[in-house]
This record gives sequence, C-alpha cells and structure tokens, in this order.
Amino acid sequence: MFTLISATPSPYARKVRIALAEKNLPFTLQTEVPWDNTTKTPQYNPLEKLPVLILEDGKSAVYESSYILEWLEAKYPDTPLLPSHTQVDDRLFARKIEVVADGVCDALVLAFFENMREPEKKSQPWVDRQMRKVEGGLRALGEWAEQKQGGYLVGDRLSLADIAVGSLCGYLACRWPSHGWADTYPALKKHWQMLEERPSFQDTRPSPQTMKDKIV
Ligand SMILES: N[C@@H](CCC(=O)N[C@@H](CS)C(=O)NCC(=O)O)C(=O)O
Repeated sequence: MFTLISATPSPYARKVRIALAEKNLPFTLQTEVPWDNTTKTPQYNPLEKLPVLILEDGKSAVYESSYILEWLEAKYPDTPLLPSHTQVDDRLFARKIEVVADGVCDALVLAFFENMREPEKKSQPWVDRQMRKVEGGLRALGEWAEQKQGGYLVGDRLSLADIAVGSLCGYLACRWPSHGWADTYPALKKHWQMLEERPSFQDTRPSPQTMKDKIV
C-alpha cells in the first residue's frame, strides 16, 4: 500500500489525496508539518517538500504534486482524470488550468511567509508582486469557470483541472478567509461548491497547522 506524506492545509497534497480517492487507490495518510525539523520529507525528496508518495517497498518515492498526478495517471489509467490522448487539446488545456491553479498557490505561499516577517523586515513590494499573480490567476480561472457555467472545467467529467482549482479554493478559504475571491468570481465559487459535494473533497477539507520552527 502507498503512504502519502501530507499536511492538513496543503493544496498540493490535497490534489493527490483527491486523485487517489477518485481512483480508489488505498493509502496510509502520514500527516506532517513540512516546515518543522521533524518532517520526514528530506528522507524521500531532495527538495524537502510534501506531498511525497512512498511506494509499496517503503523506500521509493514520487514527489512534486503535478508529477505524482502524472505518475498516477500513467500507472493507474482507470478512472482517468485527464481527457484521453486522442483529445490532445482538452488534455493540454486541463494541464494549463492546473498550472495556473498551482501558480496561484505558489504565490499565496510566498506572500503568506512574507507576511509572517516582523513588520520592519517585511517587503511590501514582494507581497504586492505575489498578490498580482494571485489576482491574475484567479481572474483567468474565474473566466474559465464562467465559460463552463457550472459544469466541469474540461470535457464532461472530473479532471485534474477541477481538482487543482478546488484545492486552491479550499486553501484560500482556509488560510486567506478575508480574501474576497468568492464575491469577485462567483462562477469560481459555484464550481468549488459543486466539487465540495464529492466525498473525495469532503474527506480532505483543509485545516490550518501551527509551525513550531522559525521559518522566516
Ligand atoms: N510545487 C510543489 C510545491 C509543494 C510545496 O510547496 N509543499 C510545501 C507544503 S504546502 C512544503 O512542503 N514546504 C516545505 C518547504 O518548502 O520547506 C508541489 O506541487 O508539490
């Protein structure tokens, strides 16, 4: 059985948890705080980040959420989470949406830690730069959600695009509760609410974690 190193607020780990659930692949959940020195991630991932999917031998590991998803898609193509190889444009579009959703998460994480600095050490231009990416990414995702009017973002079934976008929205709700994204992009909110009805989303709702180590 697989083991997944995960963190409760992580949108990257949540994508993998949802994909594993949708593909009916059993796994043991190993919850960690990746920012603390107790994390086991360095044993498996030279980049010291989660999610990490540890394989059945307990030693080999797959890491980086988008690569884990690609790996799962290649190894376990039943219950596909991407359009078929013959639908090349749809398949690539789903990956593009995932790139934007992940990029918004990356910018939010950078801004989150910059905001954690002592006020005199914090760089407002850096935060502003990251938040411009967040707004740009959300605008693009909001437009794509509007075009599909309540349906799945690509084709007529759940794909990695929906999973990535739903994980981002959940992360915003968890770590950025005062961000007004849901009012600004109602189609995105509606899409997220539709996804949150699935058991794979309900069972993986994010929650904040407390970090013990000093990060910045
Ligand atoms: N691009 C990576 C991002 C993963 C990531 O940033 N993970 C965070 C937790 S949400 C982490 O483990 N950070 C620890 C660190 O960077 O030291 C992915 O998609 O897997």
